[in-house]
Amino acid sequence: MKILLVYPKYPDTFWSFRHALKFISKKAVNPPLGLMTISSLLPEKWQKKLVDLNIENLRKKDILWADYVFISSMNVQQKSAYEVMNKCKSLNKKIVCGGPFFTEEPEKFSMVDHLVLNEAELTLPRFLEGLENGKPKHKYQSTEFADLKETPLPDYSLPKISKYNTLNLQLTRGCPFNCDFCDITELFGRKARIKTTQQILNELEGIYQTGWRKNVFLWMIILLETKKS
Ligand code: B12
Repeated sequence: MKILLVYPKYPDTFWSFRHALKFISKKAVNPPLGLMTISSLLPEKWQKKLVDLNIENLRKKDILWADYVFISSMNVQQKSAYEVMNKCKSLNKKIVCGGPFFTEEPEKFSMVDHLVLNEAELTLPRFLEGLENGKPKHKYQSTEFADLKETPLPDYSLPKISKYNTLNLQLTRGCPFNCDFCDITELFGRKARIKTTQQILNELEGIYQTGWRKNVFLWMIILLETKKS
């Protein structure tokens, strides 16, 4: 099976750093860790290719090469996400979508062949089972949250790392706070879940083994215990 993983383009926002990145000859800040995780959750013998539209164009021949195109997106990338979906559909290619944009309003996406929502550690195996039985469903969802101990090492062989400023490592998911501008609690729950020390060391080692010697961005919710006096 051949899988094309596509990450849509960001618009010009503060966090895209599009104009600043030119000064350091980089194309984007980070590679898409969600799709690198998806790649590791797919069967090892399947062929996988990543196209991150923030660093390169999506070619017709890449779409035609694939059996399925997997798309990940945040809401902020939706213009580009729709363009990718339309391009794939016009070439009669099956698409599988997941990540925050699709998880929050799945009813918008009847044109998507398979919506594999929430955390892929829980929903992707069910989709793969459906594929194997020849009857994959339109939508896979979960009301549970994943045990981060089950999260595999991201596939560091996938991105063209020299095009990025920083490689990234996710330590926690979920958040106990209630900030009104943020939907992390909707997507990942109110309890912060953390990876094991060994997982974190393995991820740092994975990054080191790629030959990367520059910035590493760790993202986590820091939980401070407040003592009552
Ligand atoms: C790191 C991070 C960033 C980084 C890097 C983003 C990147 N390219 O990787 C930076 C700092 C650049 C960033 C910027 C922004 N971010 Co941000 N970011 C995050 C953060 C903290 C982690 C994302 C991550 O890599 N997670 C690790 C991977 C493994 O998880 P994941 O991508 O969610 O993937 C899992 C599932 O979603 C699913 N999945 C994902 N994709 C797919 C695809 C398929 C096919 C399938 C089956 C499953 C699947 O499976 C994966 C494994 O479980 C999240 C919050 C969080 N805790 O998740 C916010 C978050 C993704 N960001 C968010 C936002 C809003 C932004 C900004 C718009 C903020 C702003 N106002 O400017 C900008 C937009 C970027 C831009 N350039 O314009 C929102 C998105 C909300 C939404 N509904 O779209 C989040 C959820 C935080 C929040 N709630 O506020 N961000």
